[in-house]
Amino acid sequence: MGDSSCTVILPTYKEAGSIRRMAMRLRELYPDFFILIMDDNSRDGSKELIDGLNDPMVRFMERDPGDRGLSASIFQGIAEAETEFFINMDSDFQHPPEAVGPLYRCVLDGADLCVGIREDRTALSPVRWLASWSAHFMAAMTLWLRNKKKSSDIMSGFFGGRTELYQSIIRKYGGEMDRHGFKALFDLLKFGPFDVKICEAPFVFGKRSTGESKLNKTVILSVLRQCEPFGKTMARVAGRLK
Ligand SMILES: Nc1nc2c(ncn2[C@@H]2O[C@H](COP(=O)(O)OP(=O)(O)OP(=O)(O)O)[C@@H](O)[C@H]2O)c(=O)[nH]1
Ligand SMILES: [Mg+2]
Repeated sequence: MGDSSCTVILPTYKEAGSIRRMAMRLRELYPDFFILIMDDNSRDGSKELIDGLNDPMVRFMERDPGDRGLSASIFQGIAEAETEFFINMDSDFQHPPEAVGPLYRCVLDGADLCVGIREDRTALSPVRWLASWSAHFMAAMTLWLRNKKKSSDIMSGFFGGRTELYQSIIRKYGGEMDRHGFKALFDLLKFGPFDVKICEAPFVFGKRSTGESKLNKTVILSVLRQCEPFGKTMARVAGRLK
């Protein structure tokens, strides 16, 4: 793509096994995009690997150690972006770099928000698949109650949008968003405009290429907390179950 109106945000925690490869592949495919790595103090050599690339359009941001969180990193990444559009994606290759292009095309063509829809979810175990669909269902109800539009994959971590619009939403509602969970898109839909223009692009969701998953029970429960009003009670009950 031949312009520099996009920042790819890569929230990262201990991804030394893939982060350099990821930045290099994105650079190869999108020579003019900015790459913003939001690292939560991984201290696993990721910074040195990125510094070694010597790429002036890759920024490695070390976040405040007291504020660890995937969604917090994404919201801060959007706030830091200086381009007209942003695209957020995982750093472990579950979101293929090749799929950034179609998402970017969506916002270029006028969408406010673009969402990567996980087509083939065989990378998810049956339990995670079920949890993901239940969370999607509850999130869809929450959005419906608020008269907000939904996406066909509210739980997707692969999405982008018009930077200014989402910077203003985060400035206004950031205090009410769930900063320590994984579902930033859900909050951006929940607190975003009711008439948001959404464009969706399918992609094949693979398994992480290397390293370890950071998803845990606390993260799963935090999705329930985002589903007000009924989700908070369910989160309290589920939190007591061993
Ligand atoms: N900055 C930041 N990034 C995080 C944090 N936790 C996870 N990430 C990144 O967010 C992305 C998604 O995390 P994953 O652990 O892959 O979660 P997942 O994809 O649901 O789980 P797997 O399918 O097992 O990979 C990856 O790029 C992680 O490095 C965090 O606390 N802070
Ligand atoms: Mg992953």
